[in-house]
Order: sequence, then C-alpha cells, then structure tokens
Amino acid sequence: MSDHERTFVMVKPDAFARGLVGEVVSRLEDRGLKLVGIKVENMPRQRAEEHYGEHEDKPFYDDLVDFITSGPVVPMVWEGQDATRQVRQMIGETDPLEAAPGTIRGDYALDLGRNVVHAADHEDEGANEREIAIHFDDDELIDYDQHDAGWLYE
Ligand code: FUP
Repeated sequence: MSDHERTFVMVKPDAFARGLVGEVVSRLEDRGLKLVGIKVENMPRQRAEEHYGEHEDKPFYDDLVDFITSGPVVPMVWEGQDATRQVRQMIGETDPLEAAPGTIRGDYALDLGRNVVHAADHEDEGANEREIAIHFDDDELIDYDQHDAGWLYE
C-alpha cells in the first residue's frame, strides 16, 4: 500500500459530449485523490489500439477503438493511497446495469458501450504503469504538495 500510488483514468467521448468532465473530476477530487496529470485530446487511432490491445481478438474491439477515437477524451493520472482500487470502486462495474448506484457508471450510464469512464484495472498487474506510459510523457506529470494530505492520511 502506498499513498503515492498512481492510476490512469480517462473520461470517454460519451461523457465529454454530455458535459460530464467536471462531474468525474469533482468526484475524484472530493474523494481526496491528487490530480497529477490531465489533458484533452482526440486520441490517435494507433494509441487507442495500443490502449485496448488486450481486447484485440474480441468481437467488440473495432467498435471500441472507433468509439474511443470518435470525439474528445480526457486522460488523467490520479495519485493516492490504493488509488487504483479506490477509483475502480468509484467507477463501478464495466456494464452499467451491474454498476451500483452511487458509482460513476451506476449514476451516469445505461449501456456497456457508453460507460462514461475508463480506469486501469487493479486485477491486471502493471496496467497502471503501462497505461500511464501510453498516454503521458514523464514531463506531463506534475510534482507538487497536496495541501490537505495531513487531513486525508493518518
Ligand atoms: P473496464 O476495465 O471496466 O473498462 O472494462 P474492460 O477492459 O473489460 O472493457 C473495456 C471496454 O470494452 C468497456 F468499457 C466496454 C467495452 N466492452 C464491450 O463493448 N463489450 C464487452 O463485452 C466488454 C467490454
């Protein structure tokens, strides 16, 4: 366990179009996580294919890559104690139908293919480092003191 664990999170094109960027960022901020990287972009197709490489053989792969490159996304890196697991709990199950109310997907999504947000999988060892490296250069990640850390951590 480290209070400096970094995790990769991304607002997907459906949420961007629906004006949910602030909502997603707010929830992570309110939880106490520290934002260390954020940008807005249209993801190049090659990077999308790399990002979803694990799904290359799945029937939904082409639609997934088409969708994630269909409009702006907001890739982010958040830091905190058990950040990967904390964020996965907050976004809920992949299929919004299974996502508990109170989770991001459980509150803002209906359809598996339009599930608002991506976050690195805590059960996939190394997913964080891999996904952060795919989407961010080292100099895009910011080093600063989180002013309320003394109230967030014992
Ligand atoms: P998650 O880690 O929760 O984002 O989920 P996965 O990596 O398993 O899936 C990535 C994306 O593929 C999901 F967000 C939606 C899409 N997907 C489908 O469209 N159909 C499926 O059967 C499974 C996933």
